[in-house]
Amino acid sequence: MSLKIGIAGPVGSGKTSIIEQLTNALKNEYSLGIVTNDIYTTEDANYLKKTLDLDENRIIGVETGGCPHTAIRDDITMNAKAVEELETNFHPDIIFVESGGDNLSATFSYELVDYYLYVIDVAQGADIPRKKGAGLLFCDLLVVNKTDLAPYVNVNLTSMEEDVKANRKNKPYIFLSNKKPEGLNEIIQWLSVLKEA
Ligand SMILES: Nc1nc2c(ncn2[C@@H]2O[C@H](COP(=O)(O)OP(=O)(O)O)[C@@H](O)[C@H]2O)c(=O)[nH]1
Ligand SMILES: [Mg+2]
Repeated sequence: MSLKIGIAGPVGSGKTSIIEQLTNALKNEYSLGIVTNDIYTTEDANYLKKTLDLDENRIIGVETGGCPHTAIRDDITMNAKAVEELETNFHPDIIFVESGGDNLSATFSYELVDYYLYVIDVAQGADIPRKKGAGLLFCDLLVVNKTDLAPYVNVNLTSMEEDVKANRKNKPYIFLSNKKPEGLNEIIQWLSVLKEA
């Protein structure tokens, strides 16, 4: 059985970029599969097929046709079918399932994934952690992405982290930027613990 990892969060927060970076870091160690969700296109899957040095049949784009959260939480049929196809054809160690970008209340069904990340970015505003969206509160790992942009959007990362801490209780979170790739190691470490569990 594959370890299935969901990646949710608003449009543009960096979900596809994180999958791209994780795949490049992990593809030699693990057999991987990727499912992306877009509403009317397979844009993210097409991008990853072009950019990644990975058999393109390991990347499936699901066109949800409606609200992104519907396909990851309410009726997971389309995504479950894509995951099953990857499991049958490749027996991946890990399958990443990227949700179409959604509002702060989106969560994954644990019928579809074993664990999920929720990705927000600092350019969307420092107040997001205080707004207590369900994804942000309940996800297994919160990623606050694009920390490199903080000075340009007047975000104080120290006080943003305090808000994250207060709302996440003891659940894990990381601050990340693709300009500092070493931050990815925290996600890789988190994944390898889950893989061994
Ligand atoms: N400055 C900055 N830009 C980023 C970072 N991560 C992603 N991006 C950019 O943000 C945009 C949206 O990223 P994408 O991964 O497509 O977001 P998604 O809609 O959540 O999948 C792209 O132009 C990325 O290059 C980051 O850490 N810093
Ligand atoms: Mg994307």
